Amino acid sequence: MRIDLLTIFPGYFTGPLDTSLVASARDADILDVRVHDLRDWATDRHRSVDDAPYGGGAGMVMRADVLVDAAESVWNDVPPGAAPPAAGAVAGGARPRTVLFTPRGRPLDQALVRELAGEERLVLLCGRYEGIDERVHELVATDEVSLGDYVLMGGEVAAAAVIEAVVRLLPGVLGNATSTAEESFERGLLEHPQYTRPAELRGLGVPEVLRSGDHGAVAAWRHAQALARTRAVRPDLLGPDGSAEGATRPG
Ligand code: 6GU
Repeated sequence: MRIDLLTIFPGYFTGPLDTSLVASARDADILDVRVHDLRDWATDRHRSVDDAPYGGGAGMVMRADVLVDAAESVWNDVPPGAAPPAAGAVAGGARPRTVLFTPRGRPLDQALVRELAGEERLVLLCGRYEGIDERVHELVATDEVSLGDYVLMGGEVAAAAVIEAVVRLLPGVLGNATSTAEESFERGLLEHPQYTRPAELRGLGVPEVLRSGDHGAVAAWRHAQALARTRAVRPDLLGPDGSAEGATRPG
């Protein structure tokens, strides 16, 4: 998979892209990430990417001209300043999935992550400031995604979250293929509790069933724990009757 990141803080991604399984995926050529500085598409000597809002009001708005040019360059794989084939056009057909991060977007969940993981290319556009010119939403974004119901200073954290969540689903990235099918959300339930050695720590033991060797009993215990935990913390994941059968299966 290829991911192009568009941001005014390219340095932000140094850690997330060079650590852990994301770094391994890049080393293994499973993942090709290219980070672009939006200011490279600015046209004035201050390299501005924002301006005051029409109609007045506090804060700055990200400029549509800069962001649209940047997206078109990246879609067509041409450097800043080079002309794309035609305005709005994409060489070789459809534009790649282009995610604009904004608090007004669709909340990120595992179903969307799975969808994005199936793409060959992703373009991730990180918003900043108080807003983004509406024409960027119209001309650039195929998807608008939010991390949740709170306000961040920009979309960089959300882009890093998408990369982590997507990359771990790419074939060859995780050692244990069954583990993604059993974890939280993949079955519409939160994950059951896990234990490893030592068998006792500060007076706290390990549930006896997990040491019984009875695989059927272990599976039943885990399912009951997952259901109880989901009921307590995330009843919204369950059906109206509170049963796992009613769970909304993400995807
Ligand atoms: Cl994607 N961007 C910003 N600025 N705030 C957010 C968000 C994104 N998701 C939740 N809050």
